[in-house]
Amino acid sequence: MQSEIRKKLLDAFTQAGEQFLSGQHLAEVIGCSRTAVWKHIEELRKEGFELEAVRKKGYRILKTPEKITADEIRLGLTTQFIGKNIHYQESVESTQLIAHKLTAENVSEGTVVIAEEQLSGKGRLNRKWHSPKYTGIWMSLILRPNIALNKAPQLTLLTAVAIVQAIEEVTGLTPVIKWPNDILINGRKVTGILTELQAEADRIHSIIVGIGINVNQKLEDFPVELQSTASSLYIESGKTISRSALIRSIFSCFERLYLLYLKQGFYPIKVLWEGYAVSIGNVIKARTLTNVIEGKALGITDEGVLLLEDLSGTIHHVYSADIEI
Ligand code: BT5
Repeated sequence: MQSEIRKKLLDAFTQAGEQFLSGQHLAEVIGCSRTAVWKHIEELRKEGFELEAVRKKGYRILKTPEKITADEIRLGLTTQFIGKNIHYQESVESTQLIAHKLTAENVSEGTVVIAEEQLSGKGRLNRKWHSPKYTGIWMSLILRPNIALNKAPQLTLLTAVAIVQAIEEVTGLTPVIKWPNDILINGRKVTGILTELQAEADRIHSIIVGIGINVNQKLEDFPVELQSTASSLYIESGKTISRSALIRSIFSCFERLYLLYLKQGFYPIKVLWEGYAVSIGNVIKARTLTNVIEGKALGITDEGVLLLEDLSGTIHHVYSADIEI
């Protein structure tokens, strides 16, 4: 919906308070047909507005969508540095792009970029990440660990553990991790993680961890092509989940694991990760950029690399791939 039309529509509803506004009146305010009004109303519903429609009376807003505000996240946040500095924006192309820019400005470690909507959310290999308004968590976390370049993928695995723990704590659901970056519930993807680096030679300048979580979407809010593979915490639990509470919990879980990692290395994270991993012990197919390997997933190395044993008994080290279970 054009932002001008959206503004006129919302202004009219705000002025009307609990009064109903007729379709005819709204059509005049916006300067469009009544059919177009109906379409705009449906779009507001998709954004999370609850609207009542009564014949011969018209429409009124019952509930506006829960917005994430930086203040609300800060309220009750107990971390030392993760999420202490929040860059919040209503609509962005991708929170990753903003985080990359902020990194150049030397913002503090733990700074987070959060948006209500992404117009070009990114997955791995330039795939698209569907990020509709007000219903999910779309954020990028800026880190500056003093680790070697080849250890960066460990941060993806650490982030997955933190998110699983936070989802368990806030919703009571029990998600699993599919190596390397998917979190699934009942076999459907509820979360994707995208880890990007800024590095020179062998030194990491910063790591930007992008986190996308489907929180309050209904099935029909997903594009048709995702409806059989994706899900949301609302669909899985039947409850509307507070995104701010979940973000706070992710920050706490992440910081605890990250400090442990910086002190003791990857091993304790690896043990936790294996407890949540779904693919280990199963025969899976790994599609890498160059080939497809089918075999039994033996586990991950201390570096976070997946070990696959094919039918001939050869063990493959898989650094990056899409997995089919
Ligand atoms: C990922 O890539 O799973 C990483 C997603 C990271 C998204 C976050 S949101 C905040 C930050 N800013 C960004 O711009 N990105 C990060 P990958 O494994 O390549 O999976 C991408 C595939 O997942 C797509 O090709 C679709 O098939 C599917 N997909 C797209 N949107 C989805 C969604 N909302 N829920 C579940 N599956 C989705």
